[in-house]
Amino acid sequence: MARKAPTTDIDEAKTRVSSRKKVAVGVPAVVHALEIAYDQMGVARSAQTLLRVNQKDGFDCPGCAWPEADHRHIAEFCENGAKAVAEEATVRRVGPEFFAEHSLADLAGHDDWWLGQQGRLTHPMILDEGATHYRPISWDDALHEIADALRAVQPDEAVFYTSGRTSNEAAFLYQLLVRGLGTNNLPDCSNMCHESSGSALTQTLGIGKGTVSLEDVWNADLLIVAGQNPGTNHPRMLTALEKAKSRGATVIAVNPLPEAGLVRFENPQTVKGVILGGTKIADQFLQIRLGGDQALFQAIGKHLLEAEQTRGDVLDHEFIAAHTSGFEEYRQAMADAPWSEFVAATGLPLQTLRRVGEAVRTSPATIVCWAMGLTQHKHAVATLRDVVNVLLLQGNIGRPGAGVCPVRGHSNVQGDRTMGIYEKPSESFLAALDREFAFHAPRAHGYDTVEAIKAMRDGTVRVFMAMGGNFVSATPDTTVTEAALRSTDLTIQVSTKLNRSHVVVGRRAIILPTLGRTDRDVRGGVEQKVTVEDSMSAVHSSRGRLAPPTHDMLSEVAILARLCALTFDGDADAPQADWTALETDYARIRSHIEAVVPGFGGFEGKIDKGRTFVLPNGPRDDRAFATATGKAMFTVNPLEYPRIPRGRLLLQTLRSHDQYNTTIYGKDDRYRGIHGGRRVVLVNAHDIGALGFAEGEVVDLVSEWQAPDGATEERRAEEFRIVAYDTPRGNAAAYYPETNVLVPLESVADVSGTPTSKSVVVRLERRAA
Ligand SMILES: Nc1nc2c(c(=O)[nH]1)N[C@H]1C(S)=C(S)[C@@H](COP(=O)(O)OP(=O)(O)OC[C@H]3O[C@@H](n4cnc5c(=O)[nH]c(N)nc54)[C@H](O)[C@@H]3O)O[C@H]1N2
Ligand SMILES: Nc1nc2c(c(=O)[nH]1)N[C@H]1C(S)=C(S)[C@@H](COP(=O)(O)OP(=O)(O)OC[C@H]3O[C@@H](n4cnc5c(=O)[nH]c(N)nc54)[C@H](O)[C@@H]3O)O[C@H]1N2
Ligand SMILES: [Mo]
Repeated sequence: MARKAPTTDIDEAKTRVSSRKKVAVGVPAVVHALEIAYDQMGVARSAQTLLRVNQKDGFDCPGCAWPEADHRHIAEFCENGAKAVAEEATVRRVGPEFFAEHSLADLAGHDDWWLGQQGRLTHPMILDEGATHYRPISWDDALHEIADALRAVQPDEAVFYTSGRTSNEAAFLYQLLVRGLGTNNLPDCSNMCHESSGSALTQTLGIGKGTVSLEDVWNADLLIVAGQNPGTNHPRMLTALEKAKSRGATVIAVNPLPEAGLVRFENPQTVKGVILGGTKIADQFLQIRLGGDQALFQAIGKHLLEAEQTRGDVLDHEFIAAHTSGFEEYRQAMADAPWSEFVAATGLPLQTLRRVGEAVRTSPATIVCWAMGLTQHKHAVATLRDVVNVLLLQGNIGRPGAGVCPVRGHSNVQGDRTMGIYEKPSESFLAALDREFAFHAPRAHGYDTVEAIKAMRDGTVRVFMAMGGNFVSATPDTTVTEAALRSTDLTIQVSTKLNRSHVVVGRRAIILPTLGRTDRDVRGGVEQKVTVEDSMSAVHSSRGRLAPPTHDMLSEVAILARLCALTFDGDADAPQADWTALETDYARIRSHIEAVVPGFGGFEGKIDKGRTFVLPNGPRDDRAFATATGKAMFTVNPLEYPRIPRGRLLLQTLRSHDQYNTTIYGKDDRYRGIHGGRRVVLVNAHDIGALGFAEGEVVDLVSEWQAPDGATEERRAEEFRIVAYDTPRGNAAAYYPETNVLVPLESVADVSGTPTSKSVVVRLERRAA
């Protein structure tokens, strides 16, 4: 039997701390995943659902974007994939009675865990101006309200957010709706996630995506995994790393924290994993200081260049001459860079930097994998350009077992971008859209996530719509962002589960419930499928099998097709299409995609019978680089790293093992030894004493930010328990979203605009007795 939703919030006083785990996954992980699944779904539904994850006739795991191998295990999912599935396939329901029982103020008083645990949304709901409760509204009325509101404002006075679970088909219709309305205001979760990767890779390699396949990972000789916690966030990646290691690969983990899984991994799908104690994944663990990665990669580059001078056999001169630009400037810049700065920035001894340099020098094929630890810093784009520099020196792009591997987060965040969810679309994309739909798409760039918040704050945006996600909890500067959203006329959330963005709203608010990946989607009497793109540019279909929470629920596609019809029908200047036909036959949307987006020729046939196809990728396929110079670009990036003021700590905000972004599955971070609570701050034991505190003490975290006008701004997050943890001195860690209140809206990465969620200067403050 599934259990009822919780009635109380997390009791932080019950937080317990145990020793850190050195081993990831294995049998305890399976047990924990099944506990959560049984809680949400009961035993029979759990079995029925979990066996369909990532199978050729099943649905794409709504967890992460790590690709599936072509030969799949029966259970091709992981502990955290199972939790993601259970959250969606839960039998708990949030319907009209729930909203009648709980006022907005009551809901707002609960924590994110409580909100998310209540169950699936089932009915369209509206909050009238001044009302204390949401009330039910019919689908027709809700969609008319939205269409009217969108037509009543200037195009740029509306903002349209996307989270990365939205299918290709829905994303394509969404961007068409938005551009048909006349704006490119399409911020997405990517702006807070891998935007820095996209910015760096587009400039230097001519494509904003990774250049490796799963086979490349298996066949690499050296894999550097930097700024990523795969044991929690991409557990299936560990299987790939294990396979690479069994073929002789070396893995170097670069992280301020010794994350479980990087250190040792037990594969629950093999006997060896269960019985023999697993594989040691990382051959070297570099405990780097927060934000020290640019220095690390410059150090590797400098080492390779110096070795070339003495040995003459290190660089791939042919590749450099034929396929790159800017080598001489980069060589000179590295010759001038002092080793002492690299040591200071990374906190790693010179001989360690040399040793990594040697590992790279002697590797015939190297891949660098990364995630949020590299992208969410002020100098993230510069850091990633320096990653590219290192790979270019040895021709490690566009050949087997080598390349860049940004490991994406949301299961279709990459596909959404391919479908045009982007505030700065290319002219070629817009021109193709114009041709296909006989209209003129707007050319002016729109707002990204941070710019959208500023525009709401400043009163220039009146309507906010979100296709999934939890905008108010995921974004920085919670106090500012909440006020910004509250100042709008209307907020619209298309969602599967209740979250804070349903309770921090504009003067009026509408919730549209929708189908998720696990739900059967029948339109026009026919079972529909959707498609997604994984982290390695492979596209495949996904089809849910469970009966949806209610019989009249609309899919994201259906909601968008109806909004397009309501907004565009009869308007000769608007996009022209048969919207009703699109709603009842998603293949017709795919045929529009085929006409607009390069690489989708023969789309329908390529995804038939569970088949997967890989999108074209110039660097990987042909060593073709669509950059400003027509070549892969070496770049010169002045070294940056965070300086931590005396008596302060640099805080990174990260995920616990029991959460999916703002969705809190449970109260434990098992691998890090935190149980029953989330308001903890992990600090080096020596810093705790040096700052005059004691382990277990409860403190406020106060962020200190030098505003551009020179003033010091303070932001406060209350009541965090100090936990002594193995992190470099001066560095601390705490969970997001609780700490988003500390991240200043102005503090973003250069070029990409990504909030600097891994680099917040804080002081600990004793609470008044
Ligand atoms: N179960 C689960 N799976 C998920 C998610 C989830 O919340 N839960 N989220 C999904 C999403 S959207 C994303 S983007 C990914 C996120 O996947 P990750 O990027 O792995 O997520 P974070 O928890 O932010 O972890 C950041 C890691 O980088 C390290 N780090 C922080 N700063 C630095 C630094 O300056 N240098 C280096 N070298 N390391 C650093 C941290 O110690 C931590 O190990 O996971 C996806 N998958
Ligand atoms: N401080 C700090 N802030 C961060 C980060 C960090 O590391 N530190 N990480 C950033 C990153 S990497 C990301 S990606 C963002 C995440 O930002 P978001 O993507 O906005 O947040 P999620 O928590 O993934 O969104 C969860 C909600 O999505 C809805 N949902 C789930 N599945 C579906 C679906 O299929 N359809 C629809 N319509 N709705 C669905 C549910 O209602 C659920 O409550 O947060 C960012 N914010
Ligand atoms: Mo993400």
